[in-house]
Amino acid sequence: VTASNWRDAPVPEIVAAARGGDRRAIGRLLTLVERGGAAADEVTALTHPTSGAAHVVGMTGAPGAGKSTLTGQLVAAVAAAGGRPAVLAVDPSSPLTGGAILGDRIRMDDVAHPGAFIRSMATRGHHGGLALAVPGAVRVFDAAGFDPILIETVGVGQVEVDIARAADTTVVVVTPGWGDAVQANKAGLLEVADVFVVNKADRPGANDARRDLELMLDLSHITGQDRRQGHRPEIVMTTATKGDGAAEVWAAIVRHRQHLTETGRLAARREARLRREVRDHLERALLAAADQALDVPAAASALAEVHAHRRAPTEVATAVLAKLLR
Ligand SMILES: Nc1nc2c(ncn2[C@@H]2O[C@H](COP(=O)(O)OP(=O)(O)OP(=O)(O)O)[C@@H](O)[C@H]2O)c(=O)[nH]1
Ligand SMILES: [Mg+2]
Repeated sequence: VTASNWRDAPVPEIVAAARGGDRRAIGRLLTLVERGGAAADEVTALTHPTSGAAHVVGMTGAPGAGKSTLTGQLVAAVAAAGGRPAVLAVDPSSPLTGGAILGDRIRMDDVAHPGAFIRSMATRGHHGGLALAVPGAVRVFDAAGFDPILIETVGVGQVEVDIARAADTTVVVVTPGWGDAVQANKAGLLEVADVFVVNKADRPGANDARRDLELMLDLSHITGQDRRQGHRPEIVMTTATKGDGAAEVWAAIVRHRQHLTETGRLAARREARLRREVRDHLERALLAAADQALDVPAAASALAEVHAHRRAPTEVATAVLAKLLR
């Protein structure tokens, strides 16, 4: 066993080392989780019993809004206060770890504390993979004693909304300039936002962006959306490049966490999130079983019948499903 990179070590040994704070071991576990498969499942089985303590914070917003800069400031603030923050920077759009994420790392590492852990995760063009890998990586950080865990996602699409739902507290970052708040609303981020940040407050129009958000939140009051959430998101103005407002953002995150805990919503959110994770794993297992079922000789003749237009695809799918469920 080479303790230096843990490449050939048994998973339980790597998990034990990660718990002890070995950064290479933690990195190795994150790689295993990202790759998926049996080793990833083993990591999850070994880290789940001792996870659940960390506060998971999602950072989302349009490309270039300043998420990484702000995340770096939050990491520095939390670390200075004695916390052990970890960051997972997720890029759902890039098939490979690209230049932007590399840039993020440098910006965040500039301000980050040596005790913090920053990791980028790309999807390799596989959305299902990300849905499984993100909770797995969060669990690794959690079991290794990191708290809070910040997840940065790029963009405002459906994948980002899904990832936001993996967090206890979701921070949506918007910038001055016409339409950004409206854009966030259209992308469904108004519904998932627990804290709003208007970053680049040094630029003109920051107060207009704040007003747009207030108006949309007033509207959600009228539609009853805020009653369903039980919490009106705070709006914090920041200039992340100068560190202005980062402490206020952190305070708003902590207040949201308190609200979740006091109202029992934290437990409810986590229950829903774990149910979704079980469902995602089930979906993966069922798809693999479906592929296997179509690889057997009996299926080959059924598929040939479909090809010859003697049987319908639906008919064969129903027959295969019946066999799978037996
Ligand atoms: N003027 C100004 N510029 C800022 C501020 N915060 C960030 N920036 C700049 O905006 C650019 C993008 O910042 P990032 O932190 O990389 O933004 P991001 O949202 O992480 O970007 P992606 O991850 O690529 O979506 C950088 O050039 C920052 O220096 C701010 O408060 N004011
Ligand atoms: Mg970024």
